[in-house]
Amino acid sequence: MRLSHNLLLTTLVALLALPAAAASVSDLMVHGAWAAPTLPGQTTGVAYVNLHNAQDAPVTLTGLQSPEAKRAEFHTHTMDAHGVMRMEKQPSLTIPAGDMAQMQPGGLHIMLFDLRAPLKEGDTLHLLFSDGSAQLPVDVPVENRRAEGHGAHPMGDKPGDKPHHAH
Ligand SMILES: [Cu+2]
Repeated sequence: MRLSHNLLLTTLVALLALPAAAASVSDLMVHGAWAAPTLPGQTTGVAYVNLHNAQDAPVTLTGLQSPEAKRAEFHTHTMDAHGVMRMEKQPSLTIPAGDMAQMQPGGLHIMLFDLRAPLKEGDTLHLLFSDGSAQLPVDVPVENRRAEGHGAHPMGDKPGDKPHHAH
């Protein structure tokens, strides 16, 4: 009895001491990345990247950088008390095991501030995602997918710009 009890305890301790299954940002799969061209005078850009986590542990993205912009952030859209859609910075982005972070106009997106040059159709934007220990570089083609709709991102460069509703 005493022996099996000790064995059980030893097993439990061994299980608890195991490190959590390691999932890395570098093993995420990237689908359908694109960035919108900027309008004349516009210094903010927007990009969309679908990140699929096929690993058996969640991945939390804590860093986002681009050599083409001074600052890059994850943004979500939320509805405020007056029914107006507003963007909100998300300091980190967690992708559960087996799940996908889907980005699209009006939803989760990547926002680039102080672009060093305008984004033109055919350009390639470079993003670098980080989970604190590993990094994932992603090439994002600049594509004019909004030719039919409004090209401007809800957060305009002019302070008077009103945010508009979801696309
Ligand atoms: Cu935004």
